[in-house]
Amino acid sequence: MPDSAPRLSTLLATAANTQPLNSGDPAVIVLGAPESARVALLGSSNRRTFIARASTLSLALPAMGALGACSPGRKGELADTAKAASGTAPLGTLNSNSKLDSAVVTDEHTMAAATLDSVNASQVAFHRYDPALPPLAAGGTVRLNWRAQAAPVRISPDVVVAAWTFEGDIPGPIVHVREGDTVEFTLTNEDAVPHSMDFHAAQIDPKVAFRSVAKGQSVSFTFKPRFAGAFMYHCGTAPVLMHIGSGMYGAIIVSPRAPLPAAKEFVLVQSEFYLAPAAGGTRQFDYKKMLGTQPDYMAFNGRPNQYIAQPIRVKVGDRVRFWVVNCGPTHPCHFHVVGEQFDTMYLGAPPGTPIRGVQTWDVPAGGGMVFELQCDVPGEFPFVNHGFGHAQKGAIGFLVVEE
Ligand SMILES: [Cu+2]
Repeated sequence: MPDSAPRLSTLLATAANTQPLNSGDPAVIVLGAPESARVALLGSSNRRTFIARASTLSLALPAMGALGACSPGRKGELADTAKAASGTAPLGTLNSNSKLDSAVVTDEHTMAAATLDSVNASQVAFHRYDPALPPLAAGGTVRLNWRAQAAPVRISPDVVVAAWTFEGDIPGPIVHVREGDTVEFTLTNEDAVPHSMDFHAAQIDPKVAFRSVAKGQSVSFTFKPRFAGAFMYHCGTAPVLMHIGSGMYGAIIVSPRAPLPAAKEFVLVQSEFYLAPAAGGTRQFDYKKMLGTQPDYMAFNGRPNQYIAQPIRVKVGDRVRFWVVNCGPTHPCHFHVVGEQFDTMYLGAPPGTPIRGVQTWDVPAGGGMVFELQCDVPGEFPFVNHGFGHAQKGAIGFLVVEE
């Protein structure tokens, strides 16, 4: 391991000395919420109160988007599946998708543990998040029945976070489909706070498909990915920053109909962690820090530095394809492999418009790109966010090319 490789212990020591932000919270303007909801939320004295009120309001308020989508004259699969999922018309939950936040939030830093039962952090095991692209399922239809859950996740040997998740992990499961396949998706919310699902690989009415659902409710929708590429998915419930920042994101990889050249394929999801000090063995997510945009940790696949300790291994002669999705919530990923060059990369829709001979390319928050290299030389090649302030916080790993 090179001497310059970051040590997790060093990172943790640095993080432990991180001081809370001193200034007051910036105002968070959120569009689209009814005036009555905004007034009620503005009166929230702290984050838990805000969440509790938002949760209550989401049940009490009519969903403008959902109702609009189910108005007379609106036909089609989407409205029908939405009705089927909720029993009658979609219940009114605040659907914030594509809107900003709707409240001024002050004081308390923490929020996610408000919906997580107390856990014994010592019993939460660490596991390396497998970066291998899962194989395509047979047939042209992929059915996903997922749960939104509050869950503890060990993101490093020493850090357990109190997360909001899809299926209990950060990131959520990697989805792999083929361009034009049918994805039949259902989200059931097991958490006390409303959640939702927004697939960037879908073209669909977000007011209906991406609407929030309360505890015990489900939302179902169907889509056909139109383009190949690396796409983000995430919870879109307000405040979106809070829900993405608390762990509700992942990658859906869409392969083209005609297979790409054979390669060892890996998925890297970059994200940021903004954490409060440990309490009861877990660290809660800190919304004030999310607004401040200076993360405590950065990670590929939810665990800072995990591929330093347990690298990605290939052989000389292998072609490697990285599907890089940046789930943010805020910062770009300046993707680079030290000692290598990408002979091919795709901004989108592989195999169309390849770009040759790339050293580094920015994957924006909410974006995904494809990077390919030919492993002709043995060695340990760090793959990094070349914004090194972020690599140093954990967005780094080793690609080990063995003889
Ligand atoms: Cu959520």
